[in-house]
Order: sequence, then C-alpha cells, then structure tokens
Amino acid sequence: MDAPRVPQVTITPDGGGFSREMKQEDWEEGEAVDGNLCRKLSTSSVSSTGSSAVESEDDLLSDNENKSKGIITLEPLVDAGESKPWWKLKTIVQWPFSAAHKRKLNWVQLAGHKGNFKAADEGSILKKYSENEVRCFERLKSDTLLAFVPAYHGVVEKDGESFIHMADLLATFDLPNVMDCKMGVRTYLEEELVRARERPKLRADLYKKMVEVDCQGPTAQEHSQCGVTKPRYMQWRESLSSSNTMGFRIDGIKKSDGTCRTDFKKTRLEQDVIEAFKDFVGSNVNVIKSYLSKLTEIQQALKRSEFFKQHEVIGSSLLFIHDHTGNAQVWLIDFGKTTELPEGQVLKHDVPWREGNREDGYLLGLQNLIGILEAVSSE
Ligand code: I3P
Repeated sequence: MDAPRVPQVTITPDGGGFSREMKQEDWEEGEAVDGNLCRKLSTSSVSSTGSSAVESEDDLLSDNENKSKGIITLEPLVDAGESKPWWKLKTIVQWPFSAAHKRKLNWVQLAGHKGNFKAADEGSILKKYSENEVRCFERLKSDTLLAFVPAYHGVVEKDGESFIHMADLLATFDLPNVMDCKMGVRTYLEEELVRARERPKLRADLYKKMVEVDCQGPTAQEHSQCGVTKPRYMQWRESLSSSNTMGFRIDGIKKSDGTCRTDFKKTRLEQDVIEAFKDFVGSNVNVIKSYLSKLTEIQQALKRSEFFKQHEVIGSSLLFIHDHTGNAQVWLIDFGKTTELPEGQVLKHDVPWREGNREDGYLLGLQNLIGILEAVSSE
C-alpha cells in the first residue's frame, strides 16, 4: 500500500557527517512535489564532517550537487520486499517500521548534504550517523540545553549503516515558516585549517561555487589552478556573509507560502539581515516577541551549560520555526562539527577567534540575533 504523503517540512541539520559513498545507482531521480522544486539526489560521494577527527580533505568529495537547498520529498526507509519506493534505496535498512508509520515527507533542506535524512515514524526523522553528533546528543541528555535541542531517540543500525533517530521539529506546526541561521564567526574547525596548510588540497567544486557568486572571488593563482582549499572557501563565505561581522549568517528561509530562499551568500550588512528577518516574520508581532523570548532563554541556558563551555561549536545552526497559530520555537541543531575541548579547557564563545584559542563567537552571534529581532520589533 502506498504510504500517505504527509505535508510537513523540516530542515536538515547541516553537515551531519557520514562517510559511506553513495553510488549513482543508489538513487533514482526525484520528481516535482506539489509544484515545488524537487531536487535530484546527489549521485556522487558525500562528505563526512561529523567526527572530531575530521576526515582527510581527500575524502571530501562533495560539490554543488551534493548540497540540497530547496523543497524535496523525504522517503521512508523501506524493508526488503516493499513496493518500489520513490527513491529506491539499494541498501535495505532494517528499521522497525509498522505499515502505519510509513510515510513520505515533503521536506525542506536549506543547507547541508543531500541524502542525509529519511522519514521515520510519525514525528521523527532519521539522520545519517555521525559519531561526533551522537556523542553530543548523549552528553546533552544531562545538560541545561536539553530543552533546546531535538529530542534524541538513539541510533538505528542495519547492514553496517547507522542513523540517528531524532524528533521531526516541524511535527507540531501547521504550514511552518522555517529559517536556518548558521552560528559563529568561524564555520570550519581549526584542524581543517592545519590540515589544509600541511597538505593543501584544491577543490574544483568549491572554486566553481565561488566563481558562481563572484568571479573576482578567487585570486589569480586560484583562477589558474581552478581550485581553492576548503578553509579558503569557508573563510570567503564567512567574510562575504555576516558570519565574520555578526557571528551568524542566514543560510536559508522557507515560508509557508511555498517560497524558499537560499541565496543569502552576500547578505552581510545589518540592514539586509533585518530585511530578511522582516520578510520571514511578516508583521506578526507575537511571533517576534516569542522568538525574542526564546533567544533570551537559549542565551541563559548557554551561559549555564557545561556542554557549551566544553565544546567548540562549529557549523551549528539555530532553527527558527513559526506558523499562523503563533507557535514559534527556536532550536539548536547540527552538532556534526561540535567538538569537545581537551580536559580542563573551556571557551568563552564571545571573544574574537585567534588560531589556537578555538573560540567560535557563538554568543556574539546570538547577541546580534537578539539585536536584529529587537530592531525588527521596533520598526
Ligand atoms: C558549504 C557549507 C557547508 C560545508 C560545505 C560547504 O558551502 O559551508 O557548511 O560543509 O563543505 O561546501 P555552501 O554553503 O556555500 O554550499 P561542512 O560544514 O560540513 O564542512 P563541503 O563541500 O566540504 O561539504
């Protein structure tokens, strides 16, 4: 029996790493979903970013086509003998679905790697396993941040492939509006920088993405090599957007009217960020107030959090979701690159980053986000 299509959306955590190479024949092409953009799944390898010992850049094979930014349909994992799924998974994953729980999900991925997610039973999703992210979820179980992260239901495994089972954050919303803000002044790990310095690896895909946004972006040498290193690309992204200056950047916005924007690479000026927020919240004063109070709660929880003190939080996002009923929530998501510090070392999260201090500027970003919402509310 065909699974009912449940009209929900959710946002991918960004960069929840996984290293299994997805083969071209693993996937079949997608289709238009309710008139919205439905992207073809990646046919090349996906990168792993999820370990404190991040994989070699040689393993980082992702390119533009590996990033999913738009509305897609999320398939359930299927059991052997199932009727042909819309995207056929060659690797059959053993997952205790009951027929009633099989569903397709209209879904929004504003950032991160394609194919990272599968639909699961009602109210939950599966994310590709990342050792680092699981470690974070386990530690967060006893932390003050627990109320602000997606509920974690453990790891599901089959045939050597593992998934993180977690709450679908959109399950309680009706026609949600969703925004992903990537936090921090820095979006790459210090160890990525060290590795790129020791063993520079030029990436043509990142060069291509850079040129697509700004053909003046690459240096003359990078142009002649048609490649840039990953940290160079990440630093360029940070300086072009508001990451470096404001400690966060908007990565994507999906609104309840179906519009979906991920073209924020050059959104750097405060007024441009304010305009994007105004467009996201509309004129709903209650939503703005709810978001402000959530951010303040998160700020307080972060300041009390042992987890936060002891981790370099890189590539993590704040996910804003609201709907027409006035329900508005903010969650911390994406811990694939959130890395524990050596015993005894702690971070302040609100001081500038200098190589070696591992600071991420997360609290600077949060304070600026609060300032932006206050500006929106007073306009
Ligand atoms: C990507 C973005 C991701 C990053 C990815 C970049 O750039 O910065 O955060 O993944 O690296 O390509 P863009 O937003 O411009 O598409 P990680 O955070 O996991 O490193 P990748 O290509 O190596 O996956």
